[in-house]
Amino acid sequence: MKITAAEVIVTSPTRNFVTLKITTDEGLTGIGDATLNGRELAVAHYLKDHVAQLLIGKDPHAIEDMWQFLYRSSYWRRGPVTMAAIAAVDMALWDIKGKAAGMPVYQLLGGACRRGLSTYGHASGRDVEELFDSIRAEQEHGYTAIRVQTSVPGIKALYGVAAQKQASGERYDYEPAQRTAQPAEEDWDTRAYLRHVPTVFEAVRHEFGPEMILLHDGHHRMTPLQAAQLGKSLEPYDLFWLEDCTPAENQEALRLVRQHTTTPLAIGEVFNTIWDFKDLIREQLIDYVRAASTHFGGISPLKKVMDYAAMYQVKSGFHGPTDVSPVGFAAQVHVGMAIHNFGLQEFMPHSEKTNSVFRQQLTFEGGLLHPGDAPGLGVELDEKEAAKYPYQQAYLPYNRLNDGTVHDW
Ligand code: GCO
Ligand code: MG
Repeated sequence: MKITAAEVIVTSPTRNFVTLKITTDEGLTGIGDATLNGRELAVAHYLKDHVAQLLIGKDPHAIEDMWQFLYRSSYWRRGPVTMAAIAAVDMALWDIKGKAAGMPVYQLLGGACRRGLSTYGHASGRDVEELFDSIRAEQEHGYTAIRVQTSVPGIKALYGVAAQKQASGERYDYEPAQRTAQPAEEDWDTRAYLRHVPTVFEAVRHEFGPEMILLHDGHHRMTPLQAAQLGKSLEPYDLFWLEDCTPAENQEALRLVRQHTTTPLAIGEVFNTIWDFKDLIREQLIDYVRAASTHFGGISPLKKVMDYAAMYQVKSGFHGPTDVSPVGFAAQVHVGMAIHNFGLQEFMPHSEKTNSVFRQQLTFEGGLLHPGDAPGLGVELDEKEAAKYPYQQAYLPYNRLNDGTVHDW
C-alpha cells in the first residue's frame, strides 16, 4: 500500500478544527487531528507546505518509522506546531492500519483493559447556588466525577466560568472560540483566589457528600509556594487531582509543591513530548499525565509515555477539551482503552454542529466512554458539511493583574 494524497481540511463548526486526510492507492483513507487552539493555521501550513509532499509514495503501515522521520529529519524538534502536525500524520496512519486490519485502533494497541473509560465533566458557577445547579446538571448527564471551577469575589471575568446563567437544558462550552480580532481580556488576583477556593470545596463536600470525585484546574496561575498552599488547604476535601497548579515550564516547581501537600497533581496539557514528562514521572512529582494525543505527537508517543509512567504508578488523565477535535479525542480514547494505567478521561461533548461534520462511533453510557468497534479510529469527516464552515480567526482569552501586568495563563 502507498500513500497517494495528503490534504488539510480546516473547518469551523462553532470552533476551528484542522484535519489531515491521507489517501492510499488501495482506496483506504485515514484522518488525524492537528488542531492548535488559537494558532490553527500555523499547523495547517506546516502540514500543507512542509509535510504533505513527504508522505506521497510512502508505506502507510510504517507508522513508527514515519514518526521518527518527521521528528528527526526536520532538525527543529518539539513545539506545539510541529508536534500537532506529526500527531495528525500518526493518527491518520493508525486509522488506516485499523481499517486495513478490520479492527478498532484499541485492538491494535493491545486490546481492551476495561469496559470503557471513566470520565469527568465540568461544572462552574458564579456563586455556590449556580455551581450546585451545574454539578447536578452534570450528574444528570451521567458524570460521577466533576471538575469544579468558580467565580472569585473581586475577579470580574474568569476563564472557565459562564458569564451568565445558562438557559435550562443548555450546556456551557467552557472553551468558547472567541471569534474576535483580539483576545478577550480577563482579570486575576491570586490572593483572592487562594482565600476563596477552599470555601467552595467545603460547600460542595457538605452538599454532595464524600463520595463524589472532585477535581480543580489552576490553569498555571500560581507560584510554587502558592500552589503548595492551595494543595494543603484543599486536602480536607479529598480532590482526585489539582491540575496545572504552576506554569509548566518550571518543572522543579512541582518538587516544592510535592513536599508540602498530598493533594494529587495532574499536569501536562501543554507538554509536547515524553521528555517533558520524563523527570516529573521518574521523580514521582505528579500523579496524572494530562497530555492530549493531538499536542503530543499522536497515538504512538502517548502509548509510550503511559508505559513509562506505569513503572512509577502514574496514571493517565488525558486532556479532552472541545478544542481537541473528535478525531484527536477518539485517538486518546483508544489509548485509554488499551493501557493498564488508565486514570480518568476529561470529556466535554462537542457541539451538535461539530458532530455533524465529524461522524463518530463514540458512546457514553452508564458513565463509561467507549470508542466503538468500527475499524480504525471510528470517526468519519463529512467534507461537504465541513466546507459549510470556513475558518474564523479566534483567540483564547488572557488575563491581567489589577495594575495591568499580564499574568500567567
Ligand atoms: C482543560 C483545559 C482547557 C484549556 C483549553 C485551551 O483542562 O480542559 O485547561 O480549559 O484551557 O483546552 O485550549
Ligand atoms: Mg486544564
